[in-house]
Amino acid sequence: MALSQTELKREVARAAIRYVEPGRILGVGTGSTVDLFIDELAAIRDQVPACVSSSVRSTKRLEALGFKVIDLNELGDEGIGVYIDGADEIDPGFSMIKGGGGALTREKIVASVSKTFVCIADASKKVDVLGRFPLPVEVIPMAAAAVKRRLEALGATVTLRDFTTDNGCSILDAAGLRIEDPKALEDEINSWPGVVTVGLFANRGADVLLLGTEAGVKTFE
Ligand code: ABF
Repeated sequence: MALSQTELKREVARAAIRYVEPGRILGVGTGSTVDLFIDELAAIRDQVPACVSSSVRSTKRLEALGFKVIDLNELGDEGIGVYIDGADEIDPGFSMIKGGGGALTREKIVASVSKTFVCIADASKKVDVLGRFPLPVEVIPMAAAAVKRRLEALGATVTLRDFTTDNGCSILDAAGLRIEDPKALEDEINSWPGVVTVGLFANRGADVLLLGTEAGVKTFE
């Protein structure tokens, strides 16, 4: 019988445990796959001195299981060794669309100070070209209409999400883009006034992909 998407997520969540470096600060992302990863992590809690989390949601889940969660500003020069997070889409070059869960800004910050980004995803997230999943763009609320027009000029159909981020900002979801050059598009959207974060993780993509498939967990490095 075919495994459900949740079962595939649980398999990759389990597989990610071997990337946890004992004694080092761990970066923990956000999302339903990460929720399952946090549950698995509880079994090795004594090996994780502290975590840096990319959302209030993950922080609460970690703390409920007895993990210490520290603010990124408390972290020394050593940064984070491994950051484990999900994605909404990932392409063959390990560029990702992230932010479906709304935590893209904190995810990008934590990823930027992490040595190794391990992406955990079920097979449905792997695509040849990014863009089937609407691209989230976090914006300062007063810039929402202006940024929406610029995204529409690129050919996207844009909706304002009924949601406020952990940073008090808004999210635009840009559907219908076919993203052939993710680094260039990330740079371009980043340069627009009022954009806080674009949910393209291309300039700093994943280093490792653990993909949950019907044939088991596949590792791409
Ligand atoms: C976060 O959670 C994201 O950036 C992405 O939006 C989502 C992944 O989805 P899932 O709930 O399927 O793990 O990592």
